[in-house]
Amino acid sequence: MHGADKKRMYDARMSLVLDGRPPAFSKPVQVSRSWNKARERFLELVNGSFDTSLFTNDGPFVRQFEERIAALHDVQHCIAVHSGTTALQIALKAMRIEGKILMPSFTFIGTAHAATWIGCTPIFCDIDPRTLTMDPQDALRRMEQGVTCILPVNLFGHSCDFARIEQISQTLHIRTLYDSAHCIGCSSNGHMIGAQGDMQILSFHATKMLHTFEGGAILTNDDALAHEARLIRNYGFTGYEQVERLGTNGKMTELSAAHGLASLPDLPDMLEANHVRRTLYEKLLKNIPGITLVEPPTGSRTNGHYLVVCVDEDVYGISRDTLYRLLWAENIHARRYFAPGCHALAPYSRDAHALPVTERISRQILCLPTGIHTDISSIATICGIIREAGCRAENVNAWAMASQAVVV
Ligand code: T4K
Repeated sequence: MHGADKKRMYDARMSLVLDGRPPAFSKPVQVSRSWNKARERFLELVNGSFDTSLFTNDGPFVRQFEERIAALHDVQHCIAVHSGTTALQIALKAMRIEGKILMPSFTFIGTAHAATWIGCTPIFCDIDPRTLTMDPQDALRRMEQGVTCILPVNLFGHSCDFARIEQISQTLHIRTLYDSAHCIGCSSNGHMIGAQGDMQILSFHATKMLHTFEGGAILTNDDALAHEARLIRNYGFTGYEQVERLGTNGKMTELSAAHGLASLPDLPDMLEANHVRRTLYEKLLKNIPGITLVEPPTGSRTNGHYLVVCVDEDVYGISRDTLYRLLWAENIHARRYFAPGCHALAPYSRDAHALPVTERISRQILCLPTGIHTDISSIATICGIIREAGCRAENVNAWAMASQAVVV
């Protein structure tokens, strides 16, 4: 199609902010918004905390929350803590991991920092371009003397290749800790994500589907590791005056656990809302050359909390970063989770080696708004803008060159 024909076709559809009209949305459309529909149940529960004055130190809400999460994820032990990052650190300490930890670079910086913070060294490996999770082949290639743990990430709720990763860890006699920060309610081949490997962690940060404001949890089927993690979470106390080992304060508060408990009954609604939105995105993004909706691996059921697309500039005509700027100019706050890869960020870049898939994907990745707070009608507008922009690539690129649009 000629440029002029394209232009005609799209003039008939919708204009863009670069045509001089105001942004498509008067208020920012966030990539996600914290679940806030459990307010009444939460307030009722926390009223009880004020009656009893019990706010922390392994209180009844924390215990109930742990039981409910363990049951949901089909795992014996759940130890609630005050963040996903703390959960990673405590799990690594419980397994007495020292030295080097093999992990994908394509993850939130918290994964790498948790290892470094406890004195370990992350060794970064590449990802599978289809699943965006650890490439077991590359993990084997990067394996080196001193690696004592593999830390794969079930990113966006996509399950890793558990069979191959467990095979590696068993052959090499090294531990596995899965970062399942995104995985509440996710499963793989009919099994809930949570029990694979030695330990796993979840995050209940306010940006996660089920949240406790800040929060996290350690999951394991290993009684001894669960015991260790519980000790570490509370300074190693085994009684009022006995301290058995080095520990820290990793406890979840009663208020946080109460919000988790109050929100759990809404989980089916959250999943359904995400599913409806994903189906719509699928329909509306289909056939936009260069825009690919990232699918979870076969057999993997995600919670749909992240709506992830890849932008292939060669085909779409616009780079991911230009599309990102355009969306922000339209008040659509898409996010580049996770660009750049950890290996390219300051604390790690000095020793970094090339990770071609991570580098390519982190140039292409874009997370679009979803969740119950994203109106169905706004998804049509978002997809319309993405379609229109691709068809008017020259215009958009010229606007990007000339415009002063600044985004964070
Ligand atoms: N491993 C992985 C793979 C992770 O992704 C994370 C965390 C961790 C480990 C560590 O878990 P935690 O220690 O955090 O529990 C967020 C979160 O801070 C972080 O938890 C998360 N991953 C990471 C992917 O994203 P930002 O910088 O994107 O958040 P922010 O403030 O820009 O908000 C994003 C969206 O959420 C906005 O659209 C607004 C909305 N929002 C945000 C907040 C803070 C709300 O609706 N309510 C809120 O209170 O980092």
